[in-house]
Amino acid sequence: MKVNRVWEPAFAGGGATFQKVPLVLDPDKLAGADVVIMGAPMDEFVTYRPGTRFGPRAIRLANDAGGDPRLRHIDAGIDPFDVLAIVDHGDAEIVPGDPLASHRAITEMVGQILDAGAVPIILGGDHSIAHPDIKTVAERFEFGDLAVVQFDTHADTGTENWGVERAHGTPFYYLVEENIIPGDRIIQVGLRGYWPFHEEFEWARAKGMKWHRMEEIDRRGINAVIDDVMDEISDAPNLFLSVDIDVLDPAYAPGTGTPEPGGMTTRELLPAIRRLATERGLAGMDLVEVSPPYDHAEITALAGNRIVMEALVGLALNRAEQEPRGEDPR
Ligand SMILES: [Mn+2]
Repeated sequence: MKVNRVWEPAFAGGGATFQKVPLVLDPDKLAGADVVIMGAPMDEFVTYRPGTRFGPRAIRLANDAGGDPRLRHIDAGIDPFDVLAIVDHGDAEIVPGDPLASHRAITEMVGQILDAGAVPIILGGDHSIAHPDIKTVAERFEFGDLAVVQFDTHADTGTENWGVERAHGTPFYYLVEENIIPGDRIIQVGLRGYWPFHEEFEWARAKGMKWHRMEEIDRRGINAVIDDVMDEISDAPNLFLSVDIDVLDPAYAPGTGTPEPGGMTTRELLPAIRRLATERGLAGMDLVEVSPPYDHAEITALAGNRIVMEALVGLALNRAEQEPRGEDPR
């Protein structure tokens, strides 16, 4: 698939797709795409401040300045849009007020992207969408062949003991309990604050889950922690990346529903995302919990946009490793 982008003489608004890539709503026309962006604009499962239903739009438009469309990453020396055919499939047919129907719509759309042979990148939306996102991808592989690296302040392993059956704080509990992902295939990075509770850590430990708390990132440095993550997922053939924007410190991502001070910087997170995608490729990814009503100066939306960009750059480098390029001066 050849995807052309246009030079826009000045900012003129519009173009509400990710980085203005073509909008391809017909699933039958996704064939040939390498990566397909989709939105999951729902937030009925949040436990505190709502607003992530506006996340996909804000992430897509966070960098919409017009001008030359080239996006050559100056460290990586590559423009992912030159290497990969990337299109935007619009949003899943969310049903406001019926979150389980919305999950079914997300399942259907992720399935269409996988049917086309492309990597789905899902823009949330609250973190409940990780359940349909990851389940749909995992079902394409043998049990245990998909590892999940979750960047998050919270483990999201809450149970029905909360008093609610499903919420944005429960997807990873159900992914394990429903035998979709083995516990030892989930690696969490960035946990901090006051939850999970002790008994939930005990459950996670018993299931073989692994986690790297923010304290460890602070003490050892992000590169050493990601070295360990690479080892921990080394025998899993496929990788799904689930990025909750609240893993960032509220200074770097104020626009989210359950902020927790003391988090990662974007300077730590962006290269980590790129490294995982470069070295392991991605079977899928979601980016969740960007909540524009709580954002300031689009800081959070732009961070989300750049997290996706780093994943695309990583995927492009991963592809380029298989098909070496010529000289590529920065
Ligand atoms: Mn989360």
